[in-house]
Amino acid sequence: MLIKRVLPWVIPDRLATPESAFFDRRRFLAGLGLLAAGRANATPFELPTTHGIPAPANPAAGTYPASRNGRFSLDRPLTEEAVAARHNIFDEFAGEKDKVAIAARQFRTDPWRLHVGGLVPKAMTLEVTDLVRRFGLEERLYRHRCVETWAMAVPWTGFPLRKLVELAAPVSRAKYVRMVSAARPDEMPGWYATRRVFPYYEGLSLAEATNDLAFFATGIYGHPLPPQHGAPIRLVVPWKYGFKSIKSIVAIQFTDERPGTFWNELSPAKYAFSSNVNPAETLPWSQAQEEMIGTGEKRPTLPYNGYGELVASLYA
Ligand SMILES: Nc1nc2c(c(=O)[nH]1)N[C@H]1C(S)=C(S)[C@@H](COP(=O)(O)O)O[C@H]1N2
Ligand SMILES: [Mo]
Repeated sequence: MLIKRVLPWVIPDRLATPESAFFDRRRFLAGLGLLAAGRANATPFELPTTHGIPAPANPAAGTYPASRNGRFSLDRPLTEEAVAARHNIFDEFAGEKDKVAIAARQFRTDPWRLHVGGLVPKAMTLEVTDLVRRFGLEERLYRHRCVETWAMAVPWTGFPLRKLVELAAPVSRAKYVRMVSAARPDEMPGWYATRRVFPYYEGLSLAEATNDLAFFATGIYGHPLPPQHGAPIRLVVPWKYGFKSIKSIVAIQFTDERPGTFWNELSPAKYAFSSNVNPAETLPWSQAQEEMIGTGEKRPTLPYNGYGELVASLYA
């Protein structure tokens, strides 16, 4: 893969042993309050759930395909589904893009609980199917741009992240939201093989998370997400490089301090917390141009991946 030749994408051996992965995972989960660590009620499954929240009015709200939100239109053709489904980055499963779909095929994604905690009045454990019924689904066509300079155009199905933030109702001191991916090494063949320190984790400012564009996807191409795209629930922030769009999320936590993020902590000089798509950037490879996967079409990179009108004010 392009990046592997350009920079030390692989972490040092010192950090790559299963033992340190375990240590790091414990440290991270402890930070999220997901380890028992002697405290009662510290595991996600003992926390309150959505049971008791009234059923949504529209029983069809969780079905696919969802109606398309015409506000988000594209300047290029959609990538073919078969192409997008065989070109993935999900290192917990495999380090090669064409191997991820096969390596992730058996991953169990139902039932799936999402833990919501941190600076909220009440921590919650939510079933993804309940969330979908509660919020309903819409389809959005978004550009999708990896820092490696390949790009796609994808129809996501999901709901605005803002709806989940509103449900969680973080206290006013909360300024960031941190998210963590599933940690099931036994079902993830890349967990040790790719020599990264998992689980994967990401974060956004609360202003970013409540922007109109920030989306939680549960589906793609009119049906539920297949595992390689981050089933059953993943972030989509199309004005940022793809690595910000964390997959298979199990926990989100509201914080008052900027959270660490996976690539930023591996290589802070290259991968900033914000990581907005920027044609002027050199990492050291140029971001001026991108290549559409499937067609090979080359296009000039757009600032904020073409979403400046919606997001540039966040950074003014
Ligand atoms: N948990 C997790 N999330 C992840 C990644 C990953 O390796 N693990 N890769 C990221 C990168 S680099 C990109 S470009 C996108 C790719 O999403 P796609 O395979 O659905 O196109 O997922 C992002 N989310
Ligand atoms: Mo990426």
